[in-house]
Amino acid sequence: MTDLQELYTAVLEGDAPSAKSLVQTALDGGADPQELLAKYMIPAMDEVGRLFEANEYFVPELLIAARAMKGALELIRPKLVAAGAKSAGKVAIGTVRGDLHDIGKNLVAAMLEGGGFDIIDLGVDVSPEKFVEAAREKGADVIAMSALLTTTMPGMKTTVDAIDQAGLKGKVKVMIGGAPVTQRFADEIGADGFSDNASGAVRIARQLLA
Ligand code: B12
Repeated sequence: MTDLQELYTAVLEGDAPSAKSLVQTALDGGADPQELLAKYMIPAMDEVGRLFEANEYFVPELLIAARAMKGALELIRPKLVAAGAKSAGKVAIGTVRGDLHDIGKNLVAAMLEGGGFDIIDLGVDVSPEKFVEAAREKGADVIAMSALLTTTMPGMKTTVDAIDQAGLKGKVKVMIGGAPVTQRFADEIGADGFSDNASGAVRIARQLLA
């Protein structure tokens, strides 16, 4: 039996090979992928953030922890993606302009996919124009934006405005999230939905398209 506390430590210390092999062993042993994420991997990234804030970790440590998290997430992702059900709608998701954080965005995308949504992943550093194009030309029902920096959050408002200007208000729903984002901010910029976690994102997307 794997000691899952080691998974927390592996992500925290950026030990990608151990993080991957611990996740693989746990999954092979029937562990719940959601639990691996919620109890060990996400708290480890939260601790990485705390250490960064306390000047105990610097950008290189952030990067290697993020790499360990991403590698382990690749093994978990297929497990989150349920087989086959009919599409619940099309979601175009991306991290806003100027922002390169994509771990949370990828997690939300995987959970939405698992929840039966078709996903158009626009990646990181996505301009308002690209979000609008996904709605207009690729038929997205929901635009989902992620921001991890207070300096990039205004890009969410710019995108909401661009969607309005393109005449798509009401036709496409907007959902936002990311560590600094709040319900209050969502209300202020006129977004239709907000969640502070990936499973909440699925619930909100369903509500928006109900
Ligand atoms: C990993 C990390 C990085 C990695 C990113 C790697 C990658 N590929 O993503 C690297 C090293 C590249 C990085 C760079 C930087 N980072 Co950084 N980073 C982090 C860190 C430690 C973890 C983020 C993370 O992945 N969390 C885990 C995921 C699972 O959580 P999450 O993203 O919040 O997502 C969840 C929810 O928010 C929600 N969610 C997310 N998106 C969405 C979208 C929708 C639609 C919905 C509904 C929900 C939702 O669901 C997710 C799952 O539960 C955070 C600290 C923290 N605790 O947040 C700092 C942090 C975000 N970074 C920070 C900073 C300052 C930077 C840099 C400016 C550092 C520098 N000096 O260069 C650069 C900026 C680069 C850029 N232009 O984007 C600050 C931001 C401060 C601020 N107030 O703006 C933080 C908070 C660290 C800190 N405490 O100071 N970073």
